[in-house]
Amino acid sequence: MLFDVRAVRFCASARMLAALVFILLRIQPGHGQTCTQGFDYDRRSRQCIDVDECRTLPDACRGDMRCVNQNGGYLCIPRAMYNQPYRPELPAPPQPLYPDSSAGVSDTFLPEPPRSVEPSYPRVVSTAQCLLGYALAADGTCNDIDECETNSHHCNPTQVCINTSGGYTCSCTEGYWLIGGQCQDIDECRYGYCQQLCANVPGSYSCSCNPGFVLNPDSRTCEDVDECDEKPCSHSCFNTYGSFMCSCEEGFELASDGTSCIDLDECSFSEFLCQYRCVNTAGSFSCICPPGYYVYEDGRSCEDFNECDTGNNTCTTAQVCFNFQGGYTCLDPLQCSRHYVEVSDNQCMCAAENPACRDKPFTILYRHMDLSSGRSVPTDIFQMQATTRYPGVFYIFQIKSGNEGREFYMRQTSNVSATLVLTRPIKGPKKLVLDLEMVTVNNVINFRGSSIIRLTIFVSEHPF
Ligand SMILES: [Ca+2]
Ligand SMILES: [Ca+2]
Ligand SMILES: [Ca+2]
Ligand SMILES: [Ca+2]
Repeated sequence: MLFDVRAVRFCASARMLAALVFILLRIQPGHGQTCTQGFDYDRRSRQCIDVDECRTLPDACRGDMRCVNQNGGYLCIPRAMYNQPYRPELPAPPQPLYPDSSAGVSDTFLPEPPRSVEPSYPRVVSTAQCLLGYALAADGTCNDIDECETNSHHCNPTQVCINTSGGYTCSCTEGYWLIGGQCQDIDECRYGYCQQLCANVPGSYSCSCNPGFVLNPDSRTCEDVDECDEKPCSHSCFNTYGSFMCSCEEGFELASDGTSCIDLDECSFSEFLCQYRCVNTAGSFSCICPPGYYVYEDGRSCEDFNECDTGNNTCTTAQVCFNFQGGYTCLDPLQCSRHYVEVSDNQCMCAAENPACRDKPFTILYRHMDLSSGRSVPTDIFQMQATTRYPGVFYIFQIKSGNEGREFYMRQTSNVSATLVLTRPIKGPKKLVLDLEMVTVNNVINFRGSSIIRLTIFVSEHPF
């Protein structure tokens, strides 16, 4: 019986095994479709659908890795790749670069063939017919997925998505570059984009120039303005780098405005510029002289006008014209005093035989001279000399009259001569008459007589 029981049990076990196998055999064909790893069969659609491992697998990625589901697999991507590290690609001054989005910093984003992912990442298990970034078309070819169009990109709002073959690029617009995953304004001023003045603005910049310069068509370099084109100077203009300079012709000086020229008042420089008077003129000056003078060829001295030589006088034919500095006078014909007789046109004599002449000068000689006003002293101005010499005779020279102001002094220079010396300056115009006496003494015959030189001195008004 025991055997029977065993036999019965064996038979029962064999039946169960057969049933299990049957079930297995029945179930196996019941799938009807096999899916490769990473896909699950969807009965409704009767398709293999990708398993989202990121949702279904606990700890699909570990540590600081981020799970990204893929068709037929998944990727573990360092989270840092979603926040692009700071990658300054700084333009190197002084060679300025210009903002250009095409050459600017961009960031090629994730979807790349798995093999390009660094080996340390988990192996991507994918058996899809197309590479990542491509989709299988109905005709069996792989077509690029336009992530930008389908909005399946990971560019952040500050960035611009640019579709590429098999992927896409997150880029920044012109004037921005990618810093810390964000498109940030390029501070072009910091990198010397402008030659002179620079103003940074979001997404751009603007250059300007210092006064005296204009911005070139390149909008960044500055060029000197040739201000002289506008003729800002009264006289001459010299362009300089960044400015200009005016200069003036001789006789003018630059005014405080730096452009106009004003006449120099040469007369104020020195009172000795002209002998008499200085007259300022535009760009120059001239000297003038008082009446009776003309300006000498040196342009500053005054020269007496000789009215007697030129005939420019009012003297009658009977008169004698006498010229002096600054004027002239008409001398009347000689008229001798009482008892005197005219012996020449400038000399009168009182005859010795005439008793009336006993105490009078034997002769009176009329002479005229001119003298400059304020002439320096002492100075010799006139000479007297005896014309006859007798044995035992000596002469005394003296000023008999006209020297009340004591401007003169008679100095005897020899036995027979003397000099009239001016000892005090005389201010003109003035007419002086001096009687210069020569006393003749002859002790042998006990004779004493005198002769007079009546000297008329015309002192000019001016010291020239
Ligand atoms: Ca900027
Ligand atoms: Ca200039
Ligand atoms: Ca002047
Ligand atoms: Ca004169």
